[in-house]
Amino acid sequence: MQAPELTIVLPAFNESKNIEPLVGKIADAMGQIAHEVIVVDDNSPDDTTGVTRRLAAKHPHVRCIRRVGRRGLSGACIEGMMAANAPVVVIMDADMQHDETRLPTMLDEIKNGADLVIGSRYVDGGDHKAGFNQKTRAKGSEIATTMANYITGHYTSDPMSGFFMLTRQTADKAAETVSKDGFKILFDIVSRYGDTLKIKEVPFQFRERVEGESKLGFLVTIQFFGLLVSRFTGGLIPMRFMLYALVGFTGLFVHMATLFALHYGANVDFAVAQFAGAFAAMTSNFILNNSVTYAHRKLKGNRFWIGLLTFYAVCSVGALANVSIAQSLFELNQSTLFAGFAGALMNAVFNYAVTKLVTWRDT
Ligand SMILES: Nc1nc2c(ncn2[C@@H]2O[C@H](COP(=O)(O)OP(=O)(O)O)[C@@H](O)[C@H]2O)c(=O)[nH]1
Ligand SMILES: [Mg+2]
Repeated sequence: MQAPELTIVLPAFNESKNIEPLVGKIADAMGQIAHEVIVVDDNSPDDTTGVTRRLAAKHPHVRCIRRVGRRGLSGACIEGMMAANAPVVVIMDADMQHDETRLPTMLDEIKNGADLVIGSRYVDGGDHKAGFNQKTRAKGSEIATTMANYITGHYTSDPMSGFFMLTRQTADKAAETVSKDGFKILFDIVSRYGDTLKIKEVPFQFRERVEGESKLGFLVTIQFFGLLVSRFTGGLIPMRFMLYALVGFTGLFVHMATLFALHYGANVDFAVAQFAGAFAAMTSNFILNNSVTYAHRKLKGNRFWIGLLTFYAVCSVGALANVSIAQSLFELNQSTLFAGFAGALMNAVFNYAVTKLVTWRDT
């Protein structure tokens, strides 16, 4: 077997029906160019790994990385890239939405000196409409792309693409820093290294998914917006803190709704209603943080209840500290706005930092 010129990384979750036909299409498209295919499966229940291994038994250029106990597109892409044998690596959906016939053209761009070649749905000759089964998703993608472009500085027309090729050197550099649990690894790479990389674009037509389902749901979208805002601050504010703050904001509404319902609706004493409001807000914050902010470390069963108790405890300490700090600041300069805001901000940062470690043990 010849040493591969290109490693094709296919992150896959429940793609058992797509692997074999895609590997065939890739072989047709690559022709004489020696290549290898690495499927990175996060232990899919549909046995994507088994399908890949059976295929690998017949085709030695195919390999499977099966990850157990981990989920996440960016992390899967990084592991695939790090296992590559070729000097050039491409990331591609395993669902045949990306056009494999563009691979040789993309490889030529790398040979001509590009560090990163992006399969773009938004450049002339590219198209994205067919690939999105709903109008709202096409629109959502357009809006996110505009925002992402604004943040990355317009290095590319399609920073949200999941189809891109890069030199292994670039991949090695990126692996050190990019977020392992996002969905949009390209955006992460471009926003960090955009001005040091030679970037080229190759248009492609985004196809409709035939088999299986899209994994990009509500959760992924919310997480992505967290990442966008985080990048907007130059990475100063972590993505998870953004999500945590967003959840905190919803907690405010839960608190007020409970307070009003109990106090006006059920004639409960103000102090008791206020206390119940705080409890309701902490509970809903915990549940939301557990399934959105810390989806990758979601607590279940007994650990859910223990987590909830630690969450109450930390938030209570945070609230006490909030009041005492705000009080001292208020005595210092008499500004209600400043003292109140500083106390609340300190409270949020404290709760975030401590529950991250204590409740979700996310180090
Ligand atoms: N290994 C792994 N692959 C994933 C994960 N989430 C999505 N994928 C794969 O990443 C590719 C893009 O995901 P897809 O659901 O098609 O997103 P969409 O094209 O934006 O709808 C597909 O090949 C998925 O199977 C994951 O958590 N782990
Ligand atoms: Mg897809």
